[in-house]
Amino acid sequence: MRILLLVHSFNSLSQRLYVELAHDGQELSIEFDINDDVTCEAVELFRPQVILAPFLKRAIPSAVWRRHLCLIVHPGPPGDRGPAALDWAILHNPQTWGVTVLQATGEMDAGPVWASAEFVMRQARKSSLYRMEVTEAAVVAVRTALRRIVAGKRPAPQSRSIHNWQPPLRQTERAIDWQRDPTSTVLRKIHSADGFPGVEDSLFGRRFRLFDAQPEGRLAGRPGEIVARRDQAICRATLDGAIWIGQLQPVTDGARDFKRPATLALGSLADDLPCSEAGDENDRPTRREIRYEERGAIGYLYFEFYNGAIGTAQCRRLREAFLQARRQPTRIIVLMGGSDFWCNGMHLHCIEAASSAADASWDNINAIDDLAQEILTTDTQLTIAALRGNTGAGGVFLALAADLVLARSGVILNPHYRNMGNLYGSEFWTYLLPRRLGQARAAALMESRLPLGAAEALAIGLIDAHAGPAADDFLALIRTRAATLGDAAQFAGRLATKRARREHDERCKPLAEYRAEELQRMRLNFYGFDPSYHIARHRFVHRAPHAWTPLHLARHRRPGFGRHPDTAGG
Ligand code: COA
Ligand code: THG
Repeated sequence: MRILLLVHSFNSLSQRLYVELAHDGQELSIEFDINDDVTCEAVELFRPQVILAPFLKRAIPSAVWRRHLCLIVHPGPPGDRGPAALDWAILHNPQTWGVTVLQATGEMDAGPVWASAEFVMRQARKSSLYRMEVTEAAVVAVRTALRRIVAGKRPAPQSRSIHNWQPPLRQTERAIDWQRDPTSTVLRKIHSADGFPGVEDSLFGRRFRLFDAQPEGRLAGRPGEIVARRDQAICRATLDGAIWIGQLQPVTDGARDFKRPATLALGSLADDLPCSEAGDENDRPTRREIRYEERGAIGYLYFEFYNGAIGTAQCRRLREAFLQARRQPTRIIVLMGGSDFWCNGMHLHCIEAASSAADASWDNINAIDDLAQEILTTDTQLTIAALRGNTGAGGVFLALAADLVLARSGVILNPHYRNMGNLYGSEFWTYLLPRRLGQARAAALMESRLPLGAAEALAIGLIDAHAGPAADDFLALIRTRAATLGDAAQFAGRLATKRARREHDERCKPLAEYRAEELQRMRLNFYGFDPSYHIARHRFVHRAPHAWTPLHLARHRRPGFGRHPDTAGG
């Protein structure tokens, strides 16, 4: 089928559907929802049989939905309507929730239903539910809908009685009452607005939007009082306990601001807060960005960074934790990353917030390289990167520094930098990528700028195995592969092979040389005459709306498209 993805932006859900449908052999193209005329133009150029809208904020014009079958992916069960479906679901906390694929009509989300899929609700932030449960259910529901369309079936009309329009949520409805709301309510309110738009609140007499909340089991204080800091997060007392807040977005009149680590947003206001250590006991909930755990000869290193972005300070802390893990008498170190993201490379928000974005970029990339170098040169253990969540840019190459790369079947990889204003990239990618793919295929992958699914990544040799998409199935794969790799009888031999290969590669071309060459190009990206990287980062961080769809996504806009239907686009 020829399917046009019409999207507000090519977000994680759209990328996952793109990858899955491409895998099914569908003919796909993508158009950003810029305005009605541009949408009509795209439809004329591509002549799709189905228009699929996995992430759309505006109405599809009637000229389009009257003439073409348009499918809306709604993150709610049949009957649920409105732009804040998940926000309401988290606040109301039903046992199950769902995803519906419905046909676009003149009334928002009220069209007939082609398919739906259900999932069990989990107490988590909105973005996490969206990237995990909603995404998996959407893949199932979209495939069902397409199968039913091909089979000539009809959609089920929505019955008026169960219509349930849920309006957008206002900040006044999201507001926390620190004197009355127990911890569970505070968490639910912040989770329901995370990653967008956050819950507006006052801290030290200033307005901020709160994100990245976690419960704290030991600290306490007067309700609403800020009682401690840890890493870059702050701890705030509730009626019956306390919570950590990791990210704040300053609320400034007019200008559209962006979120950043809490202490960075607070500046000197946070200076006098007492530093609290996470400690070793695990019996009470607390915030641990980096966590290490050992099971026999296997060490597991978790790093739960918000949105997978790894700032300079985080790189240094993770490097220390990795060195500490390396000193243990283990045979395997598994780099577990975070549950939603493994890693997305340098922290573009922190860089944007810095007084010199160029200097901050330089420090950040050097700190990641220092970390990558330690992983690469580890000769006392074998290392595994376990990608439980999506991974992009520098994060992918950081993973390739490990000896074995495993992925959960549902994850999306974006193994390229160029979407960020032609950023050259570092993290030893010029060594790591050809090592796996060869020079030609490495160059092609970097140029493609397209997301990869785990199956595709395995097929080209970017990763070594995948399992899932259920988290438990992937965990089972991690455990077996770690056990096999760490098998005592063969471990010494494997380690010797690894050392020999590293020494051989080092003689051919030292790691320092790869790093110096990459950083020379990065220096130009940061300090040179071409400001593309700074512009792209600014637009990314400030969520500037798209003005056109790039040609690597909009196949229907490439020169020659349609003239040779079998070869156009490629
Ligand atoms: N720094 C800061 N924030 C980042 C980030 C980074 N490196 N990578 C992702 N994020 C944030 C996004 O801004 C978004 O924020 P939100 O909480 O406001 O929604 C969230 O993480 C990602 O959400 P998701 O929906 O999965 O992202 P996406 O689908 O829009 O796109 C990527 C996924 C990987 C293509 C995209 O996030 C990306 O291009 N990231 C930048 C990677 C990069 O260039 N890193 C620097 C080079 S090393
Ligand atoms: N039919 C048509 N177009 C559609 C849908 C449809 N476009 C996408 C849409 N479904 C997806 N669902 C919604 C439902 C409601 C709103 C947006 C997308 C909505 N938006 C508010 C507005 O536009 O004013 C703003 C909401 C906000 O503040 O976030 O109400 O079924 N043809």
